[in-house]
Amino acid sequence: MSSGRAIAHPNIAIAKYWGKKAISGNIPAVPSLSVTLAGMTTTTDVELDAAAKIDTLVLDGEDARGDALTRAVALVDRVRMRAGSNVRARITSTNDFPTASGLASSASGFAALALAATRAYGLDLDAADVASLARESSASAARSFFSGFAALDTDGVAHQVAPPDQLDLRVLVCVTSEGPKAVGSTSGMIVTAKNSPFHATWLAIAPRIFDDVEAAIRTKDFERLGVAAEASAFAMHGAALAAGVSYFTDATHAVIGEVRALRNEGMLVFVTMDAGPHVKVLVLESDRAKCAERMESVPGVLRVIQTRPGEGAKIVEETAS
Ligand code: 2P0
Repeated sequence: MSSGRAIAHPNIAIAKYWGKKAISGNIPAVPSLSVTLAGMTTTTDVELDAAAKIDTLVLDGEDARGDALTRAVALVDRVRMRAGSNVRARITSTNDFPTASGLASSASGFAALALAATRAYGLDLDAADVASLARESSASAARSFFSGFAALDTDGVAHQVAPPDQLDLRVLVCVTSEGPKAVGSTSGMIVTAKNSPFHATWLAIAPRIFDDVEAAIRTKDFERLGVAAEASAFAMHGAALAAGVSYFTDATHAVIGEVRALRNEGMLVFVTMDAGPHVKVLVLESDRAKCAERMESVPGVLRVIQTRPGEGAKIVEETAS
């Protein structure tokens, strides 16, 4: 039977997506801009099985049930509908980094699944089209289809902004927990929109921060990019915190403090945080080694994954029946 194997990398938003314009179709309320990361990879196989009655998902070596299975099947259902098929699939997916802990495993996971599934079901769609299928499962996944720097607009359409070598940017992922995050992104966004007194402010300023980040990338201005990245992350987390949604731990604060100490010593270095306790440190290649050493010594940091701008999702193997 047909099969497809795809790989995808997570992406880290420099200008954050937080909030939905429409639940139906999963359309973001604000534009976002991210960097796709080399160094962390999801590999997903989709094999069609004409004899099977149900879809199955093995995630990091274990049979998945509940929410993980339901969300994967929903994406495969959309692919099946496009392909006019009702054949079931065996899905196998592996991350080489902690799953569901705010390390953007949903972005790389749904990007790899959408791509592997479209190929297994014989669809030959362009990247923007597959990205839209993935976006309905997880909006940030749409950005992982593009190499380097990618944007997602408020119509739900993703595109590349600049290639990986546009800036000498390095992202040091300071892992502070191996477990799943406390509050999922989708519910965190919904609670923020409902209860945060700062939600309207976030919606008003996010597009301006996006423009700033995009201009910084186009003009290769790392300091402008870092300042805007911190503005986006703290505004997003501030709005969430005002609704009682907190992703920070003591280790998160400790890393932020160490980055500020390095900045006071003259290094150009900045932080960003997603819906989890980890901190992603933005630094230039020339300062990477010194910065990584300092981050590794911060109490609560389990390890530091050193990454650089990487490639978009791609098919690595396919067979047709
Ligand atoms: C982002 N995050 O731009 C933001 C910043 C987390 C913090 O996109 O609800 O898993 O499935 O569309 O894509 C994580 O949210 O959310 C995310 P859904 P998703 O990267």
